[in-house]
Parts: sequence; C-alpha cells; structure tokens
Amino acid sequence: MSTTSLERTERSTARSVDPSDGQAMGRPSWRSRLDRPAVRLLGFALALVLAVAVGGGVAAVAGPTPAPAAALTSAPAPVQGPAEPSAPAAGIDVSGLAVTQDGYTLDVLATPGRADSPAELTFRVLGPTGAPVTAFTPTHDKPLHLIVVRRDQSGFQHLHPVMDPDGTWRTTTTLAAGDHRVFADFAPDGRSEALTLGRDIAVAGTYRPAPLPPPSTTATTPDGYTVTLTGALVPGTESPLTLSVSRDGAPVTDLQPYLAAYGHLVALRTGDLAYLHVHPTGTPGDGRTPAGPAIPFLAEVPSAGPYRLYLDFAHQGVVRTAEFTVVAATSPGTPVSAPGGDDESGAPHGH
Ligand SMILES: [Cu+2]
Repeated sequence: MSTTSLERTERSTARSVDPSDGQAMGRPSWRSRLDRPAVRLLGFALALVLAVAVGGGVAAVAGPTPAPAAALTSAPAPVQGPAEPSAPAAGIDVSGLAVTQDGYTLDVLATPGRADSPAELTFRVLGPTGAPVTAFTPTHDKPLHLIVVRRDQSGFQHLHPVMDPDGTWRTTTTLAAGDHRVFADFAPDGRSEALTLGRDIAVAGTYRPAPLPPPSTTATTPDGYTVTLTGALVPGTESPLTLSVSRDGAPVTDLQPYLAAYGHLVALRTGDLAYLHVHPTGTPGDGRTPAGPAIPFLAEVPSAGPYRLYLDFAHQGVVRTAEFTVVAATSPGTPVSAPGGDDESGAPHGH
C-alpha cells in the first residue's frame, strides 16, 4: 500500500516544528499517502471525462465545450458537467481489500491445513503478464512483508517469507482455526509505489471468534511491556499518534531499530480489514530521533469508526507486538462507540 512506499517519496520540510510536543524538530512529513489519492482522483477524473465522451456521444464532442479528449492530457482539475467532484478524499486511501490490483495478483499456493500446528504458507505474486514476479524493491529492509490476521482481528503476525528463485514465497506459521486475512505488502521492481494485496485463507477447526477488545489507550505484552497511546485518529487527516513504551514502570529508552524504524504500526479497519501501514516520523540514526520511550507516528485513516492498531517494536533482541482498539472520530473529542457493545471489561485481548 501506499504507506510502504515511504522510501521512494519525498520528505517535506514544511513540517519542521511539531506543535504537539513543543520541540522544534526537523520532522519529516511523509507524503506518500497523499500522493496516492491524488493519483486515484486523477484516474477518477479521467474516467468521468471518458464517460462524458462516450455516453454523451456526438453531442459531447460537438458541443460548445472543448473536446473532452483535450482534458485527457491535462491535470485533474477540469472535471465538469455532471461530475460528482465531491467524492471525499478521506474515503479513498484504503488498500489490502483486493486480491488483484493494477495487474498484480496474490496467488496463494498452500496454507496450513490444521489449526494450531506449524505448517507452510506459500504464495506467489503474479505480474501483469501472469508470470510470477521475482524481482522486488525492498521496502523497510525487506522485499516483501506478509501480515496474517484472523478476520476477527486476533492473532496478528508480521512475517518475512523467503522467495524461491521461481517467485514462490515460503514461510512457516501457526494459525488458529478460522478465516484469516493474508496481506502481501511489496514493491515490484519497476513500479513506482508499493502495493498491498489481500486475500482470505481458511483454516479448519472450531472457530470461536473473539470480540473486538474495547477501545483502550494502553496495551501490555505478555512479557511485561506497557505501551501507552496518545493522540486521536481523525479521518482524512494526518493525525499525530505517539506510542510510548515502558517496562515494569520504567520508560524504555533503548529501543532497537527494527526494519529501519523504532516501530512499525499497522492499522486494520474493523469490519473489512482495510489495511494501513503507518511509520514513525523519525529514523534511527538521524541524530534527532530518540530510541524511545516515545515513538511518534502520523496516521491517516480513511473513515470514522474502530480500528485495531498493531505496533511492532524491538527491545533486547526480541520483537514484540502491542495492540490497541482505537475509534476514529469525525472530529476530535467526538468519540464514536465501537459496535456490538463488546464489553469484555479489561480482559486481555486474544493474540
Ligand atoms: Cu515486514
């Protein structure tokens, strides 16, 4: 998805002061997720122009307005006539909902047949010619990131499969019974931005779906870390989120870089598992990004409602995942209730 194409996008120096923490920091503003909607809007505009040209037939071409074909070569501005230009940008930036997109297809070959026992998961990415893609441009140190999560949003795994020369990717995983969503997040060579494809796989067994844990600003890991979330998700806005890591009550100030960042944050929209990959606003080793306890992010979610957030961070040689349910409100201070009245009152989330 677009947010994983960060390496190839420009940094804006406009956001040089972060008002939220009062520090003047040369914090880069990642623009990748803004670029993609622009591209899609352009496509949308072109589609509308084509629709006018085709649907309007001779009248459209012969009318007093400039020939629609001229608009095909111009910027996205000239959307005219019956166009519905008010499609909200906030509803556009989603990924991971399609098994095939832009000519690329996620082709799953083998999945674990039995629940709760390690087995191989193999797949390929098929390119526009139908042949498996074998050349990928690494994003965040890896040629491909694989996220697996059960459709109830439990059991999150962030894996890095290994590719055979023929383009078959392999990893070994243990999955609980139920339907799982598999996301492949990658940048094929020759493509200017990364792509996230998703598909479901089924694991036989007795499926007991877990309710979405209630919204919370703290999460704990089984080995004693506590992560605290500050900030709010506002749809359509780059929302600052800060995740602070402590252990046994003490702030952790020696986080380790993991995949070229102090934290990796994936957000999945509850209901359809739309996928967002969000990254910190600083880079390890840039001379101004502390190794904790706070990991600042900019996240832009496409719509209001609940999301499950998964933070991967590394400390003392181990990668941990902290999970949160966060409800994006249409404006700050306007919380939206999570659906279903899930009130598991503080019960630790299944993982
Ligand atoms: Cu990864």
